[in-house]
Amino acid sequence: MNLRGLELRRIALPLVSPFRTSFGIETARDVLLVRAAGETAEGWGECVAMSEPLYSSEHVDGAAEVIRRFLLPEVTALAKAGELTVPRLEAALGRIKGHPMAKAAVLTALLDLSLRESGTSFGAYLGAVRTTVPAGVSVGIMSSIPALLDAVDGYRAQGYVRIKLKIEPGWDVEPVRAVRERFGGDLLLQVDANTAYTLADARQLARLDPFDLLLIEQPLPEDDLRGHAALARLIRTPVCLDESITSARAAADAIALGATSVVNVKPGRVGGYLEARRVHDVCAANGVPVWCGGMLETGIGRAANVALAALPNFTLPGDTSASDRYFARDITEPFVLDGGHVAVPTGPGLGVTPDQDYLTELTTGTEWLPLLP
Ligand code: OSB
Ligand code: MG
Repeated sequence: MNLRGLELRRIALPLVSPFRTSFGIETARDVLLVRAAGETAEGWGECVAMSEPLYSSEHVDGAAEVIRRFLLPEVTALAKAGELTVPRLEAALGRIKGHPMAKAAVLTALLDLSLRESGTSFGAYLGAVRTTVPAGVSVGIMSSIPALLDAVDGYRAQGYVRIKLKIEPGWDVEPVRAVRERFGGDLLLQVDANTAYTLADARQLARLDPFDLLLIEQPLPEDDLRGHAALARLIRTPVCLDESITSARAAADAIALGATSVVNVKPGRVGGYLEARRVHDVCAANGVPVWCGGMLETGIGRAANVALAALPNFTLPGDTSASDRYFARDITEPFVLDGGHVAVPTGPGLGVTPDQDYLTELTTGTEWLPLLP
């Protein structure tokens, strides 16, 4: 891989509708893109950090700062030594603590560059065993139950095979009951609390038991593994961790403790696609099914997620929705729903390319980071 440098590009992409979770409301995606510029090709990575550190400790400004100040020197050192490969860079970045989303963006851009150079797709590289993946959809907290039922009805009509409802105290049993009553027992349905509860809420969360949910995602704080294990013994709904799963080791620990019986895999949260694959592998070895989470990605991040979701132990539909669930126009060729599935890209690297003119329109700032002298 012959790398000239990294370009950081910040874009602002409006969402088709506000997305409300227990931690905040998002009306536009503030995305940091990393472009790895080679001699004859380029690669792209999407940083999934959000504007504010409300989902995890990272945020977009911080990720950009970490990349320019701490990750670029590591990239440079390997490039100068003629040893720049993605696995070596991943190992080198290990000495920088935390910042998995910043690291994932850089690693993904370089992986895309090297796979484009070798003509290999992300799916083939990661070990995909499917050509399409079933798509679920994450439905935000709404202003009323009728508004929620309308939204779910619309997604069902489009073919989404699984519905995930965002919940928080005061918006949990009633919306779940309403969706179950309206759409019936066959609907694949799950909920996501984004850490909004404590173990003291176990009795309230047990009231979700009658509704046959596939899982409840991250009810308790990120660092409360013992709480999740205790909750899992008090409720019938399977507990699935998202925020807590920061690495393959964290996944192994959570499984050993009985804190999770299903795992949401998000590459940004664990530091990239290599670690995401290790999470997949450790879960598979323990008989724990996984599914691919989402962070409202553009086509860049979505392409890689969809490839990952095609690995064998991704046995539940992911938050791998079509582009139009998020954006009126995506920055790449759009991902579309076909019979409730999205196709795994087959071209070299990510298999999709951002539209230059549209990117320019959306750009709020760019920064060229040549390899250091
Ligand atoms: O917890 O899964 C989450 C979006 C942003 C931050 C956290 C989460 C989400 C989602 C959306 O649920 C998933 C998607 O990209 O469709
Ligand atoms: Mg989640």
